[in-house]
Amino acid sequence: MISGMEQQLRALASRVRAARSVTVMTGAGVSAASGVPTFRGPEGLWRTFRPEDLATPEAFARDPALVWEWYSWRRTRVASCRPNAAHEVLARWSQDASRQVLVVTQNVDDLHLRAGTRDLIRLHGSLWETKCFNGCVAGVRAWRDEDVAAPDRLPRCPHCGGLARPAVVWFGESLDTTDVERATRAARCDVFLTVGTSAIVYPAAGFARIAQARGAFTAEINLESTPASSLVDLSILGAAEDVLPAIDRLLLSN
Ligand code: BV8
Repeated sequence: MISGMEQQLRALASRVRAARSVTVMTGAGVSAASGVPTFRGPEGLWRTFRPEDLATPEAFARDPALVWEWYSWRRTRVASCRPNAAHEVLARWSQDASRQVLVVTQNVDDLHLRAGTRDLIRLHGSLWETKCFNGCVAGVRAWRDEDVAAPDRLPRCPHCGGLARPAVVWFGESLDTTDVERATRAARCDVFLTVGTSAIVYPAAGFARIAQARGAFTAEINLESTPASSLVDLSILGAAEDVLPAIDRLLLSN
């Protein structure tokens, strides 16, 4: 007698096997096994601040040193982390020419990139990039920056000398139109997976519904149910770093 979980894994593996195009939306839960704090998990709290209080242009204008200290803390934390089995399976799928697999992520930790994910769509930017806060013409294009900002020497825009900011998308800010267009195109697929996300933050949380409306088979992988659980065709309660390798083994087994 095969278990309910085994039945779900086989059902999803057969959908992926038959698919020409698969799109995977990921959130902080995919990096949890690497030691990266999630947003809404218990360790998501930094001091007494909620992420939404720090990840806004208003918070940066009010206290840039505090916001930079938070991003430096996260850079230091992520620098000591490595991609886990979930990142590795998705990277291999994205390199596999037999089927188009696109990864759309809300994560800014770049662990998908470090795992070798091809054509990654980063909806919310990168922890490891910086750009001009004043939005000066030259400073709009983000530059790579792995430094940990010192409170008394905050990063400056090399073009206008103004304050520089992390090149991430803050709450209340629009996403990059090119990224949204690529993600919207990717939502036209045979199978749409949403993995390790609480499906609360928009527009990222809206793509599963778009994919389903376009006929995709939709599935969720999460430790717990989310607002997407009632929407998707299949909701698998499990850890991404266990479930994705299990699906991959089934795909490789026959
Ligand atoms: C915008 C970068 C246009 C910064 C981030 C419609 C309805 C309601 C609100 C809105 C709406 N449209 C817009 C809004 C406002 C807002 C929003 O969505 N607010 C929410 C809070 C309600 N959206 C915006 O502001 C967006 N911009 O819409 O612009 C506009 C402009 C003005 C006015 C209107 C519209 C910009 C949103 C992007 C913000 N930036 N990150 C930074 O990182 O510092 S969002 C950030 O939080 C992450 O990137 C991610 O997107 C989100 C956190 O969510 P998750 O990644 O899912 O993480 P979380 O901790 O919540 O959950 C982890 C999950 O994993 C859990 O379910 C857990 O069970 C699971 N899990 C844990 N371990 C595992 C696991 N699962 C599997 N395996 C495991 N091992």
